[in-house]
Amino acid sequence: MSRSPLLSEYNRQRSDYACPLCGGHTYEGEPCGSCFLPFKVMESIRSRPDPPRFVVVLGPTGVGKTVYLGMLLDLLSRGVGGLRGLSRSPYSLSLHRNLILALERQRFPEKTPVETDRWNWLHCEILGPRGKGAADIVTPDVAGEAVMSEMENPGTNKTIRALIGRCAGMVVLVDLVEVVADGQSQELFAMQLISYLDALRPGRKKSRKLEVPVAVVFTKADLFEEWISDPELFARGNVSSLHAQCQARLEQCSFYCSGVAGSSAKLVDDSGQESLVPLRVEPRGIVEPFAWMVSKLG
Ligand SMILES: Nc1nc2c(ncn2[C@@H]2O[C@H](COP(=O)(O)OP(=O)(O)O)[C@@H](O)[C@H]2O)c(=O)[nH]1
Ligand SMILES: [Mg+2]
Repeated sequence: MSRSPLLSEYNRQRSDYACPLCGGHTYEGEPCGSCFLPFKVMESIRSRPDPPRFVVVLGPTGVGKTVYLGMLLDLLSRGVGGLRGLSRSPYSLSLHRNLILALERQRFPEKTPVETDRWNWLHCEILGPRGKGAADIVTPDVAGEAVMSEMENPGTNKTIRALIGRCAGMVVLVDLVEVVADGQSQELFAMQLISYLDALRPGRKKSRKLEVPVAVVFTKADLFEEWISDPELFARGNVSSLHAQCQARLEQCSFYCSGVAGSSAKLVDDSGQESLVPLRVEPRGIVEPFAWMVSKLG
């Protein structure tokens, strides 16, 4: 008796690979059925000799994730700040290119689409001191709305959940302008992220702290006249609950300030809509949190 055409089609498409993020079943040409990791990301991970480390860069919409990741790729590709990285996939390059093209026009990049399958992913080989491969890092440029909805209704965004559940490190971005203006919402969001990370890492004894390294980065620091020289002291004084949570629950935590613009201006369009434009590109504090994170990955 011949096999049903549907079954043979199923077997043909069935992939022998487990999803590198969640371990779920995958099919050729399709995103992971469990965590929706895009197929193109799986493909680039499979083309590499060693499994990558997932590092998540999270924060609410508008905090500066896309700008941070694009600039990080630019600096890594040039080996600025003592860390060199090679993009290992074309979509990594589009994240880099989008930022550079926008900055060349003295603009910030477009808002990240909410749909998971439209996110750009960074896949970068971080090179060791003598040009030897140290580690592959994979991270998506997520939409803040997706992070927010997963925090509010856990389990609704399976990609974010899988990333937080499996990540080797987390970079939490906090908007410095908003912290100085009103404080609370950015701090609460960061605290929610750390609580969620804690909740998704079962099996630890109650008394022990979470081992996953967490870097807290205050973004848009270039908009302030004076650069904050001691971000941890700033955190202690201005986001004291977040600072206390980090001390109490994280074994490895470090605070940073970042900024990409040397000077910015407010532009008002014909409809009266205001936007901030970068007049000069002068990245600071971009590689440092990442270099710290990589050093903690072991
Ligand atoms: N001055 C300054 N503004 C920034 C910086 N990073 C982001 N921004 C502003 O924040 C907006 C949102 O940044 P974006 O990276 O798209 O945020 P995302 O939603 O977290 O990806 C940008 O359009 C800029 O107006 C920075 O380093 N310096
Ligand atoms: Mg974005």
